[in-house]
Amino acid sequence: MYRSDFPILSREVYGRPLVYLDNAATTQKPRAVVEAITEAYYAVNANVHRGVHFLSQQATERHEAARETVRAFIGARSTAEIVFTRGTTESLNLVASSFGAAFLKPGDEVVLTVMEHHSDIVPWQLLRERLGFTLRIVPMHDDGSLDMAAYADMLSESTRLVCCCHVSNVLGTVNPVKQMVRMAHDAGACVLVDAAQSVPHFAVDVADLDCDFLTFSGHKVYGPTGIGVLYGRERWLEAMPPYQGGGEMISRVTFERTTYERLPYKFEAGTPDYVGSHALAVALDYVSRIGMDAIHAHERDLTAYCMAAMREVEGVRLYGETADKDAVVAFNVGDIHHLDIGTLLDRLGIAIRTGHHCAQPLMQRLGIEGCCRASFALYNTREDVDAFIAGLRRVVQMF
Ligand code: C6P
Repeated sequence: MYRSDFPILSREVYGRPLVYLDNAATTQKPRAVVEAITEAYYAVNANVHRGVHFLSQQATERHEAARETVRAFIGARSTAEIVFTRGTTESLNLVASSFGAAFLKPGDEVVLTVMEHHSDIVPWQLLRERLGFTLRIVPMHDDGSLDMAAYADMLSESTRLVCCCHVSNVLGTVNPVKQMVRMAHDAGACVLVDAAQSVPHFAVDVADLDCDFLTFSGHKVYGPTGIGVLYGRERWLEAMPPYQGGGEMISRVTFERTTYERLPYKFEAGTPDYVGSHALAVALDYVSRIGMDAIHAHERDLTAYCMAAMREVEGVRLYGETADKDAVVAFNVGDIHHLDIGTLLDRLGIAIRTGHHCAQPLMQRLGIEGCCRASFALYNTREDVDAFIAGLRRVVQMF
């Protein structure tokens, strides 16, 4: 229904119509977003927060209006809690560096889950080498749901922070983060929610989740690459030191001493991606007009339809079979290498992702090197799923 808003979807690859099912990696962009970028450079380009001149003020207004759009989209209390970053990865590194430096010490524990993306593992390992705290890993059941009893046992007065993806980028599992936040808070710990794979698919409200930090990437929610968001509870952001030093984030600099800007600018060193923030706001307005609930219902239908069809394909092993599963179907077929399946599907015009999906510890838990993954967006259709299943059957027959 919305396909015509996405010009790229009507192109062909290898002389075949494109069936794009790699949306968990990045989504395609509606015309409104691409045009917003062009228009911003043609008509309103000037550095923000610096100039007294007309263009700078107009660009600044747009950048700050975008912050308000993000605030409203995720239900934050104040724009002071919305920090623009380069994406989820930078948001996670920001929290690790800044929160970690201020609040973590030897003997403390940081809890991660077995299904975290590398971006929510490696920053904590880097910091652990410097600070000497302990990482605890929440295991999962075979259906891809977290072992909540193990999580409950893990929480103690040593727990400082719990880091959990809202939705697994491989399993599609929607984790019970609201419950996890409540449990962590009862134990006196903070919670960081990696919402890279939830914000594009259903309404996410930070006040309702009551989380302390939440991260997401613009490019996964129909916005441009290079822009992302860190939500942080104001109390924590106030108490945390700056992440990077430079322009924008200072109040006054002398060679003896520097004082920092108020929130959120304290965390935004250097010229921000003000064109990206504006285009992200256009993307969020776009999905809001369609309605996150409508997007969610549509993608849930596609996921269930695809899962049912996959179960009929001989030799298929599915990863992630919880009832609360979102927009991702991960699988292997017999002993066919995932890369071969992906490459042959590509020749049929069908784009899926193969490999470890930046979740190698999860692959180890599943006992595999890698797998294939089809992932859905608002513009996908049952016809896309039919084409994918037909393509998969053809590929399987070739082996
Ligand atoms: N997952 C995927 O194909 P960046 O690269 O910073 O925009 O997002 C990192 C990231 C963090 N957390 C989760 C849950 C993610 O899924 C991702 C990105 C892509 O699954 C690229 S590896």
